[in-house]
Amino acid sequence: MIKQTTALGLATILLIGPVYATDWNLATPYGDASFHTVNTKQFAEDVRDATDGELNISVHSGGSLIGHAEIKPSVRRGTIEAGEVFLSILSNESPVFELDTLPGLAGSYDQAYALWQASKPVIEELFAEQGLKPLYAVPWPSQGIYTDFELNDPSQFKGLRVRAPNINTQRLTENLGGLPTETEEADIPTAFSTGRVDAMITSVSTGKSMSAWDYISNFSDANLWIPKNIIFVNLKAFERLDEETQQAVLDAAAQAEERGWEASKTDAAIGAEALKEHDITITTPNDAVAEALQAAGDKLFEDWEKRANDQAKALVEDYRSRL
Ligand code: PCA
Repeated sequence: MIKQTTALGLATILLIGPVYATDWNLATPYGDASFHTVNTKQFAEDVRDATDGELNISVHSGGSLIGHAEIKPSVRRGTIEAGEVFLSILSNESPVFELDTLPGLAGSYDQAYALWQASKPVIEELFAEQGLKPLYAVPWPSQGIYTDFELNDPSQFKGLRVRAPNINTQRLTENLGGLPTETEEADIPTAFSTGRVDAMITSVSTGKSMSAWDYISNFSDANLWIPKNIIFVNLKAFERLDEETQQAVLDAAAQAEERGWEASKTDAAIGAEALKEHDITITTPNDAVAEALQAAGDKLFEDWEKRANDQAKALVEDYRSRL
């Protein structure tokens, strides 16, 4: 009797395949209202479907599991298997991670995509050195300037406390005479309500998901740059998967990348509409502001060139040759 039961149990296991599914945790700093998070959750679902539930990725949004700055170190250590970060928060590691926050380099989605294609192999190499594997990258809509007054004179930047999501936004603010403060997206409402900042630089998407209309009245669509989020996995965790599951992850990642670039374009339109509906005035910089932005941007680029190694400079050349 005992033998029969065991044989039956074994037959069941053979018929239904491995009993144990693999669980991964993926942490992202961005909340459920962000199109990035919607896309990342869809990626997880696609992987679950393609693997019949054998790889189950739980997406922890809004920094609920791990804070932004700790996501990459946690994936490196293997505390969690996967993560999503704003690529340019890694700027202090390599000038290559700054490329999508350099003014004047890529001002349209097509250019941003060409820049991603040119920089991808190097970014993959840099991540691999840390035991990480990039899966896909998705852009935010272009970055502009939110103020509670009409921005029409560069002198208005003097002493303006500007919320910035990364190093180059801080540098640009400084070049304009402002006072930058690094603030996570989720902390934007508090930064304004406690009077810590007067203005912010971000996209229409973040303006919408953080209800910018509660604390500012104007958006200057300055098209500073088109920065990206990157989604990546611990290399060893990836290599532990069987080949078929690895392929399912890569296929779902390729789809997520394609879907994400489209979602970004759609969300740019939806975000601008939402701002207008809430009476935010959207303008483009007038000549005087545009000139000041150009000068501040040029300085940022020149300073980057001083920091950049040959690899980073070659990458810019490669990108420019693709245009
Ligand atoms: N939103 C994120 C990153 C760039 C963007 O558009 C933020 O502001 O933190």
